[in-house]
Amino acid sequence: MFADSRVDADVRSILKLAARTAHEHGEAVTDLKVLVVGMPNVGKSSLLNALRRVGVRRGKAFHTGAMPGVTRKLTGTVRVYDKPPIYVFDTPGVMMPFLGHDEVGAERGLKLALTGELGGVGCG
Ligand SMILES: Nc1nc2c(ncn2[C@@H]2O[C@H](COP(=O)(O)OP(=O)(O)OP(=O)(O)O)[C@@H](O)[C@H]2O)c(=O)[nH]1
Ligand SMILES: [Mg+2]
Repeated sequence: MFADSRVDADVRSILKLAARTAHEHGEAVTDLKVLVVGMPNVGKSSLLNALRRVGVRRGKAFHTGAMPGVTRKLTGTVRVYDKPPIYVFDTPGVMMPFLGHDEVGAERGLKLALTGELGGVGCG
């Protein structure tokens, strides 16, 4: 699923998928807890804030920013939907441990640096 955190219709599709997932597990599941994982600076926290904005019409709960490393530790749960109750955790970005040998690895590193996932501008 491709989604832009700024587009409410995209965010609503993700909430609907999460709600459907909870329903599919029957009445044994009373709430759903969602953990977001991914590389640094890809928009994890922005997505969670958007889920909260669209799902329960509440303000920002997680810090975001254009540099990698904004989220530094696992957060507590934040409610993003009421029926069924859906809660999210935010996590720090996790970088791939190895990008590949020689030119392949170098090219991947360069691309990740250019898109702000490796240090980013001004990070040294
Ligand atoms: N265009 C666009 N920009 C986005 C989107 N989601 C996030 N961003 C931007 O991407 C940057 C990083 O967003 P964050 O939500 O802080 O990213 P993160 O994955 O939580 O980053 P870390 O906590 O550092 O791992 C910010 O400048 C956001 O404004 C999106 O869906 N579309
Ligand atoms: Mg974050």
